Amino acid sequence: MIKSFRTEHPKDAKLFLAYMYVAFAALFVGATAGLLQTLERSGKFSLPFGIGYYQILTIHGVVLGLVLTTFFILGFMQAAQSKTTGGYNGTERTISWIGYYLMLIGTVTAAILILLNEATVLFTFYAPLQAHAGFYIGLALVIVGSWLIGFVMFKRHARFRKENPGERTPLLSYMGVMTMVMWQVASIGVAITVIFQLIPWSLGWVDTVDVLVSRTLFWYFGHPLVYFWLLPAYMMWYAIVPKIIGGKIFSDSLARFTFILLLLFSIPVGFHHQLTEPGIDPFWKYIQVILTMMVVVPSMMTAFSMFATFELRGRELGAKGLFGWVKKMPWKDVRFIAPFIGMLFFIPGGAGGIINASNQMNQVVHNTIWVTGHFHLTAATTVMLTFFGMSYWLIPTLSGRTFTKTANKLGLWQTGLWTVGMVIMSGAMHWQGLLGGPRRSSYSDYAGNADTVAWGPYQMAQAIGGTILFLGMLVMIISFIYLAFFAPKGEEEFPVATLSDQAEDTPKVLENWKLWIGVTLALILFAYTVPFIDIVQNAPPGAKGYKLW
Ligand code: HAS
Repeated sequence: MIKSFRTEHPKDAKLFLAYMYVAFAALFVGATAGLLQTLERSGKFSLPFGIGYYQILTIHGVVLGLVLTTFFILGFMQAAQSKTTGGYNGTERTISWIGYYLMLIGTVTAAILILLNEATVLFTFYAPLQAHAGFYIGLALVIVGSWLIGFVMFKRHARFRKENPGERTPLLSYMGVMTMVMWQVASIGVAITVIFQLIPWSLGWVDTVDVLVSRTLFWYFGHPLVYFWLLPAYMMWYAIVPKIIGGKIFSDSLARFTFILLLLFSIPVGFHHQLTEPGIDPFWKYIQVILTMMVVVPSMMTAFSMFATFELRGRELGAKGLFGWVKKMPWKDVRFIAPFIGMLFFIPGGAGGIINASNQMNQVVHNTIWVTGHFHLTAATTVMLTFFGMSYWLIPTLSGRTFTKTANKLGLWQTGLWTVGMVIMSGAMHWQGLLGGPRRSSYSDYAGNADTVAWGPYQMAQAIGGTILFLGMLVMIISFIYLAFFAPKGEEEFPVATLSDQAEDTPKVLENWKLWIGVTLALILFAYTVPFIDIVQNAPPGAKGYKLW
């Protein structure tokens, strides 16, 4: 008989549901800010009560890019680990609760300061833009909280290995641990700039800040940050989608190897966000561009693996030919179609990433709204639609309720609205960006200027797309509230796929953590040591801070 996660591990279920409450509250606040932005940029609407455009933009970026993602991801990954390893013990749960509260206190502190217009520094909080010290302290708390949760996940994985010697570790637990290793190693960079540069500077203990050092430390973290968003979506694609379509995991080894490659290559590549910045030797930019192209490989492997999974299942159901499987997929099941559309969007999203990473083409698109279009395809669609698709079973299995036909219908509407809204909004952003339209620019700042008039139709299209997306967000919030509090009580399965009988055994070396972490550190040292020494030795005089409000 199927048991829900809530029945199997009630204390764990309450814990992980707490993460989801914060995530969905963040979705509401952040997406509302997004709507206001697109309306402001259309030129047809002015923000009320003296609220500034950049303040709203900061709320949008921080709340969606940092808060929603982190809470959803940590809640989901811990749930997946607890489910597949046999549950957390009291100590693990207590540490996770401490991490949760640290992150919550940090988030609320940062949010209050943004609302007070004391931290209008955008989600990248680049120096010399300066925020109130409380904003940085809040961020530091979020990072420390997430580290504690990472340690819980390492501990639970190690406990499984100890209790089950010689057995292959559960794939979802392995993937979660790999994601957290990447997160811990990468977030050291942002922690250093926040603690040693930005907090002392914002408190007035030092007068100036070295901008290039802080940007470099930020981007050392910034690219793995986007993979921190992507990897949990890959967990769903590799280990859960096969179960939803009635199939099996194509290859455990390939899935694990993909995650290893993502760990190795997602960190030493931050310079691809700094290709236009002076002060970094072009040779090292070139090296990091090559490493960026390497990080594309595991995503190609993922595409291959997904096609294999769909084709194997299709053939099992009698499909013939290369694309015969298309007819056999459960198109009316939102738990499948939402992540599937996420995959489809990743084809242009990934191609856009390769364009961004190619040095010469980066000169065309850098700092244009093309980049905003790129991350709305990748983060806001590929990742978010996968997370939405996940919610339709994750929320009820955590809340002890059931996924009903009504929830499925709502989900199909939600997915449809999101898809249409994003095609219009992100399409217009890409186009405007190719023509040179700047990112992060408000209408009121440029009103009357000839450029603003020229961008009018594109910004209007973005406002239309943004409005449709806002409706999609409202439907998602309604579904969440329904599944968390009102759907009929019952047993909803936490779907986890099993491995195909034809898959080869998983080589033990894939679980050799010392080896993979060692190679990761070596690659980071190789890509960063010389250029970082250069940056520090040849630093220009530090910059004073300035404020956007
Ligand atoms: Fe990016 C900027 C390069 C992926 C997010 N990126 C950003 C920013 C964000 C972001 C937020 O090199 C802006 C930061 C800011 O504020 O300044 N990005 C890349 C590259 C990849 C990439 C090379 N990005 C992502 C992902 C993100 C994300 C994923 C979020 C989740 N990005 C850049 C660069 C910049 C940048 C530069 C800086 C630009 C600038 O100048 O400022 C790659 O990882 C992409 C590899 C992906 C693929 C696609 C594989 C396809 C799959 C789907 C298969 C489909 C199936 C269904 C199975 C090669 C896996 C098929 C069914 C059918 C029926 C056909």
